[in-house]
Amino acid sequence: MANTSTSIEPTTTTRISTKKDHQIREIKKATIVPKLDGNMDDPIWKEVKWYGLDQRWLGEEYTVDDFFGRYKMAWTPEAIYILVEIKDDKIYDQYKDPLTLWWDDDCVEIFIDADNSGGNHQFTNNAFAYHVALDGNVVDLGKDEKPLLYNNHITTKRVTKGDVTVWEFEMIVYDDSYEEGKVNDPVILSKDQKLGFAIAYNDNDGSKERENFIGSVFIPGEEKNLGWINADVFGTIVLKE
Ligand SMILES: [Ca+2]
Ligand SMILES: [Ca+2]
Ligand SMILES: [Ca+2]
Ligand SMILES: [Ca+2]
Repeated sequence: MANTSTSIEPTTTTRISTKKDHQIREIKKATIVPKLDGNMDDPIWKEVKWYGLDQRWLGEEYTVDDFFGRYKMAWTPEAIYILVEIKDDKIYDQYKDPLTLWWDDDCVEIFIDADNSGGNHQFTNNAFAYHVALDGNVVDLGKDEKPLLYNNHITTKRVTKGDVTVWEFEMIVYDDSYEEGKVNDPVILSKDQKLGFAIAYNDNDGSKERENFIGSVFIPGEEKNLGWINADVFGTIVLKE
C-alpha cells in the first residue's frame, strides 16, 4: 500500500551522529588472546598486518632515527588488543606524577569512541583519549575537567630494547554511559560493530614540552591536535571474525 505521508517521525535518537566514516579498517578477531608480555610472537600478531603511525599532528619534521611507529590490532568480545612498535632515540619521563603535564612525556595515546558517534568528548565520556605513560598509568580528562586515572580500562606491558619499544595493550571498552566512581558495564564487542579509533605517540627527547605528536589518521586542515577534543577525526574500525 502506497503511503506518501512525510509526517512519520524518525525513531528517537539521543545523539545526532556528526561523524563521516573515514580510514575504515576491518579488525580481525583473536581466537587466542595475545599474552601481554611485550613479545609479539602471539598467533594473532602473525596473522594481522601493520598500520603506520605516520601522521604528524604537532611539531617539526622528524627523522626515522627520531621516531618510527607502527601498530596492529585485534579484538575479542571482552577487549581490543593493540600491539605497538615504536623506535624512539630517547625515552623521556620528566614528570613522575602521572597527572602532571602527562602529554609532555613519551606516551602512547589511544582514542576510542564505542558507538562511533563522533562529536565533542573533551569533558564527556562520549569518547576517551587515554594517555598511557611509560609506567603504565592511563590518564584522560574527566567530566569535572580534571585528569583522572583510568588504569582499569587499559592494561599494558612495555619492553624496551635499545631504541625499540614494544607495547601490548588490552583495552576494555566503555561507552558514553560510563560514570566515574560507579559500577559500569563494559561494552561487549561483537562482529560487524563499528567503533571510532585512533592512536598516537607523544615524542619528547628532553625538551620542556613534547617535540612531536604523531598519529595514525590523517586530519585535514591546519589544526591537527583535535583527537583529544573531537571524535569526528578518529578513523573507523569494523570488527570482523
Ligand atoms: Ca605478546
Ligand atoms: Ca625521539
Ligand atoms: Ca560516542
Ligand atoms: Ca622520546
